Amino acid sequence: MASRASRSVNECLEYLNAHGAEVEYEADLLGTGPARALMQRLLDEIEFDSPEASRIRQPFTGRMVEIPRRQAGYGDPGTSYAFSGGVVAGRPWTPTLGELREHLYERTGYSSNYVLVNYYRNGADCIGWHADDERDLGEAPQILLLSLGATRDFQFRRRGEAARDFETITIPLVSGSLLTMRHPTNANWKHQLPRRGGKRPMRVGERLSLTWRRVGMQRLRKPGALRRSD
Ligand SMILES: O=C(O)CCC(=O)C(=O)O
Repeated sequence: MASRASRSVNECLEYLNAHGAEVEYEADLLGTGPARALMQRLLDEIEFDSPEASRIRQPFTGRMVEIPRRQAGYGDPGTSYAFSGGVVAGRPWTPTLGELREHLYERTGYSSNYVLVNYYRNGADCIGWHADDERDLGEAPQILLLSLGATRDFQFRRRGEAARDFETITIPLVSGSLLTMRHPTNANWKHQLPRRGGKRPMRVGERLSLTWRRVGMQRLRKPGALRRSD
């Protein structure tokens, strides 16, 4: 079923939550000014993995390819996050990430032990359809997604054989917002952040996303044994 551009954010949430998702969205968790300052602090502190170290396995061909964005993981000692044939080890918390983790815990009660940071330099950077359903995240994954910088569309598409009976849902994530995905969202829906900006993607501003998770401490598991849904 085609996506309907006219749904408001609240209608998008109602649609998802009536169809096997549990998604919440708080547009103004931080406010525009503090979000801008926070993004600058994080860009100064975060050490992104090299493009070579951030390669993932391409579905179908099995080739290892560079990702169209920069990424880094931070977390408690011994944490890592494995997906698509790659492993992102958790570096020690930076001061700002440590404070932010506390702040989110106070606001939401969610106790994360790892954050995956994605840096989209412009509209050409993106992430394709996938579900955050790796075994490292446990049986009932919960993910908190904090967005900073340019507004980018975040899309949901239903998983499985009945997918064509559902709409693709698009929520524009604004700077300073928090999107929460609780179980069973990732069991029933995939998500992506598509390319934007048409022929001029350089005109789309930079964006940081921080996805806060609880991961297992299973660093030694072989990446090849793990899956991501596509
Ligand atoms: O950058 C985003 O907003 C999406 C990130 C994402 O889908 C993920 O880390 O699984």
